[in-house]
Amino acid sequence: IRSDLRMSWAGTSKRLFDVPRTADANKGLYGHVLVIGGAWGKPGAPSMSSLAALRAGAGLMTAAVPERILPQVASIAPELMTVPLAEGPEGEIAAANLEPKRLEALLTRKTVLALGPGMGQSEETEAFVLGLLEKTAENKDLALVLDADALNIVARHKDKLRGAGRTLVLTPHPGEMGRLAGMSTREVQADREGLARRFAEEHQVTLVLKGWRTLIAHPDGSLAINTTGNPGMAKGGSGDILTGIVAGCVAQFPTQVREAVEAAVYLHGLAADFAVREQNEHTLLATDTIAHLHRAFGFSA
Ligand code: NPW
Ligand code: AMP
Ligand code: MG
Repeated sequence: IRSDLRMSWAGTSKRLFDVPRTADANKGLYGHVLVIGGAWGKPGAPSMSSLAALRAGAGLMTAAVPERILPQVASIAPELMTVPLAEGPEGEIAAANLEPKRLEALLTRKTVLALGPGMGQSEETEAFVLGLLEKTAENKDLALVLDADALNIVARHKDKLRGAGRTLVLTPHPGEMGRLAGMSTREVQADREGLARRFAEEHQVTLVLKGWRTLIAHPDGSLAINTTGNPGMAKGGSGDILTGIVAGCVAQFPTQVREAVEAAVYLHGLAADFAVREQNEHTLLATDTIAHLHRAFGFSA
């Protein structure tokens, strides 16, 4: 059971997006993504995730970031809604944001939570992430996408990784995967397929193990391999954008997580392949990929 994403796109995943939106569609049908991330010096990561989720087709998009970087994040797109978060001493997301009223306001009506881009791993933020995972553990209607520092934090508390009966998507690069699995990056790369499969089954998660030929391992242990993407993507921001595309796709197809995540990974690489033709592998920016997403959506394999 190992499939090529090109085939998935030619088959089930593209079909998700081939169905035109009905004439009477409204934004409420396409989910509400909440991105939580950022810290002083890292407004870019949550901004890129948010913009990518909007471009991937999410109905509504809210970014919750430390209050001092909020104006920068908000300026990425007027379509974006924002919530200021209380800050710790270094401008990171503080544990104070767990206060019940604040948290309820933050989570109400959200359908997908993408947690982690640019967040850092301070004690305050670790306490926030662990508390948030605890508080949302029973909310099976909220899909979770964990990336970057949320993965680094969870790597120290693997009991929090319980995907059974809910949607839990993890998007580690090989370094983050090593932290999650307690091994070196080199060991991860030596057995990507076996490791991804075992980890996804053990924790009942959808695991996106990034890098050249990204793998997607599903909770049933099945595996898909991606063939799109190029070395121009080996730059800061590429992964933050994938997180947004995954969240945006899951928001639109919450009951077809397998197809939504496979589509997201394929589209991300394909958009970068279109973008690199107008730039080159040196000059390509991660945000160029967002600007070419429409061409990837329109592509027939
Ligand atoms: P090495 O050195 O080979 O052992 P980190 P990060 C490995 C935010 N960002 N193949 C490699 O390890 C993120 O969202 C914000 C093999 C590498 O040195 C995070 O919150 C930006 N190895 C935070 O910064 C733009 C691979 O992992 C190490 C690999 C830190 O995230 C940038 C790096 O990983 C960034 O996205 C591969 N394909 N890929 C912004 N503009 O706001 C990675 N590795 O230490 O987890 O740091 O990924 O930069
Ligand atoms: P991150 O390290 O979190 O920024 O994620 C990097 C993103 O770029 C992932 O989606 C990787 O799969 C993708 N990427 C990086 N390098 C390559 C490459 N050489 N070929 C294809 N995709 C890549
Ligand atoms: Mg990353």
